[in-house]
Amino acid sequence: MEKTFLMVKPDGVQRNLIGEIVSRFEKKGYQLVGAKLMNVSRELAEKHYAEHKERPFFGELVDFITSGPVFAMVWQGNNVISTARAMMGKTNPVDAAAGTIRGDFATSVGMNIIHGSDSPESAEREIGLWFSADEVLSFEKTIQRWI
Ligand code: RTP
Ligand code: MG
Repeated sequence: MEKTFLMVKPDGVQRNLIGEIVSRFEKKGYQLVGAKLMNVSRELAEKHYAEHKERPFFGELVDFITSGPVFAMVWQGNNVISTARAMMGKTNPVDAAAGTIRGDFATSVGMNIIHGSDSPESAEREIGLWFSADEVLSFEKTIQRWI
C-alpha cells in the first residue's frame, strides 16, 4: 500500500491546526500509520530540504522548520502521495485553491502549514529520514462492534 510523509510545520502546530489537518486525511479515507510531535535539528532539516540547498531561501527555510515543534506523520492509502499534494494545494498560498489546506489556512509561501512528499522516491527517502522502521505500524481494523 502506498505511503507518504506529511508534516504539519511549526506555523500549523502553533495555530492549533494539527486536529484539522489529521481530520481531513482521516475523512478522505487514509490511514495514519505513524505520527510524532518533535523538535527538528538543523541536520535533519538540511537533509530533508537538501534539494533546495542552492536556493536563496534555503537558510530561511531551515530556520523556520527548526523554529518550533512539527507534527511528523506517515499516511497510507490509494494514491496517497499525489492526492495528499492535491489536498494541500499549491506551494504558494496565493495560488492554492479554496478547499485545500494551504488555500484555506495560509497566506505566505514561507509559512504554508504543511509539507508532503512529492513523488514515490521522495516519500521513501523522507519516511526513512524521519521515522525508524518500528515507528511505522501496519494494522488491520479488527474491532468491528464498537458501538
Ligand atoms: P514542501 O516541500 O514544504 O512540501 O513544499 P512544496 O513541495 O510545495 O514546495 P518546494 O518547492 O519543495 O519548496 C519547499 C518549501 O520552500 C519554501 N519556499 N519558499 N521564498 C520562496 O520563493 C520559496 N519557495 C519555496 C516553501 O515554504 C516551500 O514549502
Ligand atoms: Mg517539496
